[in-house]
Amino acid sequence: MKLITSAASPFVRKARVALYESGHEAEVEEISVTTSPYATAPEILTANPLGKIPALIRDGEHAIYDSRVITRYFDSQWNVGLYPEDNLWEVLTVEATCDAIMEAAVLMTYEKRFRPEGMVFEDWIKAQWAKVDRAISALEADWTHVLEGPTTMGSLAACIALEYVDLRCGDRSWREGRTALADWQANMSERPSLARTRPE
Ligand SMILES: N[C@@H](CCC(=O)N[C@@H](CS)C(=O)NCC(=O)O)C(=O)O
Repeated sequence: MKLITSAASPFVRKARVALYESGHEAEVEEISVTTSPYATAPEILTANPLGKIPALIRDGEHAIYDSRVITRYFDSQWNVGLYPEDNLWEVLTVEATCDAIMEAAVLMTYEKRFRPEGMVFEDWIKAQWAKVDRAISALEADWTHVLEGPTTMGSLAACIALEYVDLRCGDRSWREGRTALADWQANMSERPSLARTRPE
């Protein structure tokens, strides 16, 4: 199998973390590409018509894409236990919340990176940050029982999302007033799969 990746993408990091949690990384070749909405890497288009990473090219089977599909695929292939039956819907909701944090932070980054000067829409950036901010508050207020329980794709995605916010919106200090979540993230970030995939 071949996983199309790029080091800074939080969605790719989710897929790589799930793979490393499985211990089956020798079975998947990672192909790193540089891509953007305006210049899609050709390797991706053959696997994902949306041109987004990650995508997983499987031997003799259809390629699959979207990080949530790939993490679930690795989990079911190798019985990793990242989606436990007993709190599946909660784990999926935490993962969806974290994907939305990443999505909003990516949109904020793209707004600055790809809009011509003078066309950057500050109200749009503000609205995306409001989503990130509310979702981080919800992680601390509503989901600590999932984050602090056994490691799942929900808790791994939460650490990845928070670190991506550090990477792209570091000046916005998400830790302020959220000591419990900040302490949880600092502790979680030492997990080997997360340490191995941390972007420079
Ligand atoms: N919902 C997708 C989002 C993937 C995504 O937005 N990836 C970004 C990189 S972080 C990308 O490929 N951007 C290039 C583009 O939008 O063309 C997932 O979970 O995999």
